[in-house]
Amino acid sequence: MTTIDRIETTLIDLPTIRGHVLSMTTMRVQSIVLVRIRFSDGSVGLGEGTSIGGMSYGSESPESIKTAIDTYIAPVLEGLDADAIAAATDVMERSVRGNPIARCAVETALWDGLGKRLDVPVAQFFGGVSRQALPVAWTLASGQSDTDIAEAHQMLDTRRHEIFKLKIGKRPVRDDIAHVEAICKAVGDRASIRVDVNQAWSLSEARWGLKGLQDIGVDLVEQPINARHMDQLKSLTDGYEIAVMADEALQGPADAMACAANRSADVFAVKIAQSGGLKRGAEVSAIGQAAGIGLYAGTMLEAGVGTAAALQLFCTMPRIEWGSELFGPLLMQQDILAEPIRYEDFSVHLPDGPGLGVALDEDRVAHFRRDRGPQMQAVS
Ligand code: MUC
Ligand code: MG
Repeated sequence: MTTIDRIETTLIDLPTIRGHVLSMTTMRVQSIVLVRIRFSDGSVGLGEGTSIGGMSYGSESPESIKTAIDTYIAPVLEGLDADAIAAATDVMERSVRGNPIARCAVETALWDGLGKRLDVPVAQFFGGVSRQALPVAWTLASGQSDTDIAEAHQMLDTRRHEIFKLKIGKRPVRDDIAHVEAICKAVGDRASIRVDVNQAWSLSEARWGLKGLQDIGVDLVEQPINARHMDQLKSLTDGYEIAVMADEALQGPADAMACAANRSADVFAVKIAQSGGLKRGAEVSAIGQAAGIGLYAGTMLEAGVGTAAALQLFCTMPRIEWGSELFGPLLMQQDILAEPIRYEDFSVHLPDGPGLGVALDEDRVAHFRRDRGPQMQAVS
């Protein structure tokens, strides 16, 4: 029997290509937790635990992810059967409440290890590859309309992205609508425009917001109000033609079930990290599909390892109606992979090879690891 020998975590700070302005923070560095699991047969599995903007997006931070793994997950998993991943997931869920990103990072490394030992891609464990690539959105979030428009034109001209997600919710609703309208007018029908409010609006602001957004031809609005207010989200979904997507509201299969039962949203942003791993992400997707809810492959702006993990799951799914936003590595000045993930023809491509299909560039890991000092801040 191959066992889980040692679980190691490393905090890595990757500078972004520009300030990424969200309703709750501006990111200039993306901090990730790299997980390496060493198995008794000498194989190694990689995983990544990544959140957004320190603790401003959700309740896990890079530091808390590392602590949860080092202090609470590693001790209960070390010594267990490395191939019995469902059992390991169950042990993690019973030992650690919440903390889905930490659990996802460890589960990812278990899948990567198993894939490498069996010489198959992780996708094989979720039904097999049904597509080699996914349409990939880019987030326009420089904070300036002119810069966003120039960025959109550059992405269209280089055939990198033709789906844009605009981050709004920081300014008054009226100003946000004017910003979105300027971008809609500038790109015309060359792109699909969507917006993400990251919970910033009250219900009454959201009513004005959704009305304004659908009048200017925006295709979708993501998590306009607080994640806890599922009934209010439903009233927006029912009240407007524009598609409403749940994101922060989906913290695993139980939330997906509650959202699907009342059809509180038209679309699920499925994130492996927020779901608590690939297995739970597959379950969230299945619940959405069974309820006739559209799917979108979401991101926590992971670097290469986490992005590859999401690709391994989502490339098993023949129908992802709203595409993906698995562009995290492109937001960082440098990634830590030996071979970068390929972005071409408006799509992100599934890496080849066993496990996640990725390997580390150890020099870059050494360069960007936080404990090398001088320390960089996770949030600006
Ligand atoms: C989110 O809320 O969806 C995804 C893209 C991006 O720019 O931020 C993330 C998080
Ligand atoms: Mg979102």
